[in-house]
Amino acid sequence: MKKGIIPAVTGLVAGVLASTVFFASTDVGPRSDANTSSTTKTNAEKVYVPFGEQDEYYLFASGGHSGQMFIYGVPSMRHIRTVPVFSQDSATGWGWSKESLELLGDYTWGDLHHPAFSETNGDYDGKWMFATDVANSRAAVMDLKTFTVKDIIEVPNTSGPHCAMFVTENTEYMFLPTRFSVPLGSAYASLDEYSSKYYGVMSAVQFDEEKEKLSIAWQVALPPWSYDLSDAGKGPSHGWAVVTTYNTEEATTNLEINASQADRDFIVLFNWKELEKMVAEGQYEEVNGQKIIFPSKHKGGIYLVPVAKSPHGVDVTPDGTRFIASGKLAPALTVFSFEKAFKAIENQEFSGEKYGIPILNYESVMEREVNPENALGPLHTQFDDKGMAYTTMFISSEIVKWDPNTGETLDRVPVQYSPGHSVAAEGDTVSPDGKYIVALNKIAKDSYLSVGPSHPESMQLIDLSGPKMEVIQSAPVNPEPHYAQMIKADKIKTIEVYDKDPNNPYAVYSQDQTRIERKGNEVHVYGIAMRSKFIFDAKAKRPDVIEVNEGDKVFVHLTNIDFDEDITHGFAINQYNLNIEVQPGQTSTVEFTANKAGTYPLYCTNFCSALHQEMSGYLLVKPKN
Ligand code: CUK
Ligand code: CUA
Repeated sequence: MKKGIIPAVTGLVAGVLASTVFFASTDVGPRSDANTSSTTKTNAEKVYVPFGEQDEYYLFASGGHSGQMFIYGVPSMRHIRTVPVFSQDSATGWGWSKESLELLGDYTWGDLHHPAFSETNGDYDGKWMFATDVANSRAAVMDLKTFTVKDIIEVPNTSGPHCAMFVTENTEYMFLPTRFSVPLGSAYASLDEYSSKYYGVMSAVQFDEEKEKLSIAWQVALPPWSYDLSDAGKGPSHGWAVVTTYNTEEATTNLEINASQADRDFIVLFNWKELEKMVAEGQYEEVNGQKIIFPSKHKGGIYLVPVAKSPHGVDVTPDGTRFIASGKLAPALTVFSFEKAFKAIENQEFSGEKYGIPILNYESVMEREVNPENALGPLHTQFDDKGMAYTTMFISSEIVKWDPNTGETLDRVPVQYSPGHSVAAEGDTVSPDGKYIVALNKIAKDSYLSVGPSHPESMQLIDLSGPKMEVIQSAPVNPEPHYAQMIKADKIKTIEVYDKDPNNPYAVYSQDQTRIERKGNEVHVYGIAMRSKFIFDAKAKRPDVIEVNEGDKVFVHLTNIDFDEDITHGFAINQYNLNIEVQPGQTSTVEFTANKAGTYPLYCTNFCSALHQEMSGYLLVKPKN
């Protein structure tokens, strides 16, 4: 590919070509940015956010196996911040501070796939962001007042909650069905016993806003298949959730071939209101401390809908009337009707069952199959303010706009290249904004300056306001933006500084409270950081020095008493592999064993004032003998 294909398409070349047969003959080709009137903004103007002004939307992109979340501004597509979630991040001390280590445990990385905002009445409320870790079966919640993670839990009995997070209309639940099937509790069982001993598990996770804690309400032991993507019902389908499956062949090796044999896999329909009721009535078994529903014994909450083989995404329309499955191996999308599904359940229009779960008649639930011409590899669908659907086509590298009411293809735009998900402005709410959609492309090829054999992924901003979709901006992104969320910027209300916390036993807010206390071989430092010094013990000869004995267990509790926005201090100890940060007003703890005798400078890692270089001291570790 030639360098600069994007500017070439949207710039001069397109202008020259705009009136030629190439554009006249097809509505599939690249777009021109030739303005239809002199009052229309150019593409450059549409994405330009002058200094001092701010973007209209936040974009939260999943960081995949970086374990982080990337925050961008839209329409500028400027990268604003990386927030560590499941992985260590020395820039913020995540994975070094005691508070973060308590949440991360022994894991140092994660694979973050689908971020999701908390919702109130089906609308993003701007309060919380949830995410899951496919690698280590964890769920996390980020506080949007501070853009920091408040809780992480490991979900027992499961492995690889890829289908999450998709939250229900009032954040009642987040459902976490798993990509991998394992024996409950990851116990050993031969793969010859796959069909009888392995389960895919769907976990219903809840969030307590007051306590800022996640918990597992109940789980469902599903057949030993792979579960891919899910979505929660809305409006008329409130109380329901949908999940795609693949490998219903139950292949245990060489999945590339063996998991694509059958013509049909399934969408699992969950009646979570019913499942909730079953749990309340005691219809579950307790396994490894969790309440697990076994659909073969506890009937009536789960149904299967046949769908073209190996579907990937399944998306509920904003009005909650339909769910749309994307067949990654078939060129087809299938539109299903919730109303038809409810009727089929009522009339018991079943074509069989698997593991005791009834299979609904395909024809009873299916509304239409949609095959946009030459479009290949549909993966995920988003929606605009008029209910129109936008589906990413991985293989033919484009986004297809189509009408779920008729199946008619309305528009197509090429993206560079191989989009996985796309994300629409307020896309998962009951009322998407319809202004922008961002294609999350797996392959950028030569779109950006080369950084060697591995190229960045790419996010492309598409303007939906004109008669045709138009790519108007492009930004490189670290691997791997599996999914993203786009929210109106004014919905998020961040704090400027942390409030004083009179209940925090480790916080000190004035110099005369600073002290170093010894209990046996435990040393607790109650210190402060301020422009431009550390004070660990104001009464000491050298207040900015910590002296301990070799082998001591040391706790440094550090409070930043600069109650000024943006005055963050860092705290690093040379050669001790330690660095934390304290934001304005925040108290954080770092714990370590002084197992190396010697002299180690400590210093502030965040450039905080003209005398930042002077913000240093020493850790002196006296040798044992
Ligand atoms: S998945 Cu479909 S492209 Cu949502 Cu993890 Cu990556
Ligand atoms: Cu505090 Cu630099």
